[in-house]
Amino acid sequence: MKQTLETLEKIYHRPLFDLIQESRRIFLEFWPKNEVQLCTLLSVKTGGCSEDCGYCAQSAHYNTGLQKESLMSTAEVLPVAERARANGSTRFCMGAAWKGVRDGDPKFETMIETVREVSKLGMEVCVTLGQLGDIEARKLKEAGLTAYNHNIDTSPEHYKKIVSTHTFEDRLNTIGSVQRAGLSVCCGGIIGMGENETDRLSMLEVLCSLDPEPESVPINCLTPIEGTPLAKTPPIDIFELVRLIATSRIVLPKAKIRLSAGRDRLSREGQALCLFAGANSIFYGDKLLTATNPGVDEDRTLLESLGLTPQAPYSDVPVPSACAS
Ligand code: SAM
Ligand code: DTB
Ligand code: SF4
Repeated sequence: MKQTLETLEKIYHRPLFDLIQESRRIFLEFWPKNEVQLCTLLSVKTGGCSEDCGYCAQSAHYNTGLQKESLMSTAEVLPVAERARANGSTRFCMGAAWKGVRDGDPKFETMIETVREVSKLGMEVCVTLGQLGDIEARKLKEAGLTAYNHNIDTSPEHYKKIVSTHTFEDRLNTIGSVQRAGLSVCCGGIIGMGENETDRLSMLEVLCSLDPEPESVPINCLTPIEGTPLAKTPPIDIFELVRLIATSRIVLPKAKIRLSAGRDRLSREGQALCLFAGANSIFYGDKLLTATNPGVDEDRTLLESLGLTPQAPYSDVPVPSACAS
């Protein structure tokens, strides 16, 4: 539901325990207690991206030392997806470092084929391939895609300071195509890119205004990458992250809120607080796209010690409407 910046500010600034108490209440009303969805990421095309996103290891504009890799074939991706499923992931997300995809491009045909095959494994399938239009979104949906990840990343105002090769409006246009195709939208952002509190809440205001609302909202903490303009940005305070997660849970009660990049710099206690406040998914596996993530053993131990269980495949958790048959 649409929210004004003023309402979001009021929620966000409550005393922390009052805020968490309310987000926890809403969380328990909408979601099975103690379940966390595990989602595995795979970078299927790495580095050499034409865009200049100031946080990204994969931009060709910065010297980040990343080894470029060309698009993986369907046959290369499948065993990785099978392993992810065997390890307990119920969602598999493939990312490509390029500006966008066009129908007719052989790379797009490869992605369609990969989505078709991975979708047969019984996990939710998500891709993040940059800009696309109505035709591409429809073809991905027909191939069996569940969701498309395309983050707005920050407020419209702050976005201009982070990226110059495309606009905030371009991001919204792609999200529009994804919605029209009936795919579920995964859209969130990054905190810790030098934005202020108003920017974070204004990002949330935009997320709440999407119609339909995003089914999935990743909240990433900036992973500073050597060589990028944001390499030296200081880490955010854990309570700011908890406040944003709790506020997001209150205003987007049905969304999967994903505690995303940057977990390896959070303490176990910090992560526990985020999961208590309403986050109900983590990226699972030693690697995100290019950056490190806590190891799978460490994550298993964390979930076990908190008495949380990975969301079971085919459990009662409401399947995103776009992939319900
Ligand atoms: N090229 C596609 C795009 O821009 O949408 C997909 C890949 S991009 C790596 C996916 C998302 O990962 C970004 O929108 C951003 O939210 C997140 N991300 C990328 N680098 C990050 C970093 N260093 N720290 C935190 N999040 C990051
Ligand atoms: C999202 O919001 N976070 C994930 C997923 N969507 C694709 C990606 C995080 C990338 C972190 C930096 C890296 O691995 O290069
Ligand atoms: Fe390219 Fe996406 Fe990285 Fe931007 S975030 S540089 S579009 S891979």
